[in-house]
Formats: sequence, C-alpha cells, structure tokens
Amino acid sequence: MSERDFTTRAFTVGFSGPPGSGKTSLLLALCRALGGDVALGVVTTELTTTEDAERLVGARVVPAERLRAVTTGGSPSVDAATLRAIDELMRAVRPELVLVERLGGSLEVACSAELFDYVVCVVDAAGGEQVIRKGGAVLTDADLLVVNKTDLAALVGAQPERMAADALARRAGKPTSFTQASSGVGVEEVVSHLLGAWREAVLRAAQGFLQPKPS
Ligand SMILES: Nc1nc2c(ncn2[C@@H]2O[C@H](COP(=O)(O)OP(=O)(O)O)[C@@H](O)[C@H]2O)c(=O)[nH]1
Ligand SMILES: [Mg+2]
Repeated sequence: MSERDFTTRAFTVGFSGPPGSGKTSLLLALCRALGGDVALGVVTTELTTTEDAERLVGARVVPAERLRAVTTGGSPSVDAATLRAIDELMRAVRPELVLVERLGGSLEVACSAELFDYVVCVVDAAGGEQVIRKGGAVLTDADLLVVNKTDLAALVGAQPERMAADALARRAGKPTSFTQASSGVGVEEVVSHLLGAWREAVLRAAQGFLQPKPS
C-alpha cells in the first residue's frame, strides 16, 4: 500500500478465519494485553447478531465507546461498512490501532489490501492437520497465521510440528503462531508480531512522507 497516513486511519489489523476458530477469543486476549498501553479501536462484523461485540464489552477488555458492531445481513459491501465504522471510531476516540474481526467465512475469499494493513488468519488446530494443507488464499497470504486450540490438537491426532512445517512451506516462510487463545497461551508472540508490523509500517510511512515528491 502506498503512503498510508495513519493519522487519518489508524493501523488496521483484520482477523479472518472460519467461524469458531477463536477470533473473538484472540481479540479478547489481545485487548487485555494491549488495552492498557495502546488506544485501541475494535470493529466486529457479524451477519445478524452482535454477540462478539457484547462478549468483548462484557469482559471489560474494551470500553463500549471504542467498539463498533457491524451487522452485514449478508450484504456483500462488508468492507465499506467496516470502513465507515473505523471512520466513526477515528472521529469519536482517535484509536492508534484498530482491530477488526471479520465475518467468519471461507478461507478462499482474500482480505482487502486497501482496508487492512495487516491480516491475521486464525484456524482451529482441532480441525486436523489438513486445515493448513487445504487452506486457500486467506491462509497462504495472511501476514500471520495463528493455529489456535493447540490444547485440542492431540485429540484429533494433529501434530503441531507437522502443522508448523506445512505452514512454513505453504506460506513461503511467513510467520505462524500456535495459541490457546481462551487461556492466553501463545498470545504474547502474536502481540509481538502485531507491534513489530505496526512499528515497521509507521516508519515506512514516515520515510515515504520525507521523500521528495517528483515534480
Ligand atoms: N479448548 C479451546 N477452546 C477455545 C480456544 N480458543 C477459543 N476456544 C473456544 O472456541 C469457541 C469459539 O471461539 P470464538 O473465539 O468465539 O471463535 P470465532 O467464531 O472465530 O470468533 C468458544 O467456545 C471458545 O471458548 C482454545 O485455545 N482452546
Ligand atoms: Mg467471533
């Protein structure tokens, strides 16, 4: 993405992956880890319910004014609605970092590079090792793959070591973290990936602004 002005729209991280893989649980853990130090904005996108938003506010990890719940009702213009929600948050509370839970869905539908500065794909280790081998564009292109529910992997005969090797091969070396989001295991590593990417993007943007513009 060329010259992003992060004062207009904060660094935006999208969390993608099938329903039930642990996106809300991971968001909850991340808000808990980051909320004290970073001015967060959170957007949830669901079809008709607002359960994820209620869970985040109910757990007191994000104040209601820093959260927007988008209900898409199946409309294909979910990215436009998400962008509007982020704009609203920028005007209301000026977040420094925005976390978006995308509507859980197919791993085939790629995330919008215009909307997301960083994409995290969350999959369920209890889905079995083939989850990584079969995953589509979202899984291969995401900046970070999170294999969640590693506590359940052994129950379905999935070996995290083999999943790590498959992920490395499929994702051309891009990072993969293994987590148990509901108990916070591995979340620190996700935090460090996010903060590293954010820092790098802000530095890159600052360098872009300092470059002389062609006349
Ligand atoms: N055993 C186990 N359960 C988890 C873990 N992470 C999430 N869950 C549970 O999996 C279910 C779906 O998680 P949720 O975060 O709602 O998934 P989402 O649909 O992707 O947002 C919930 O009942 C969570 O409590 C984990 O690491 N281990
Ligand atoms: Mg959710």
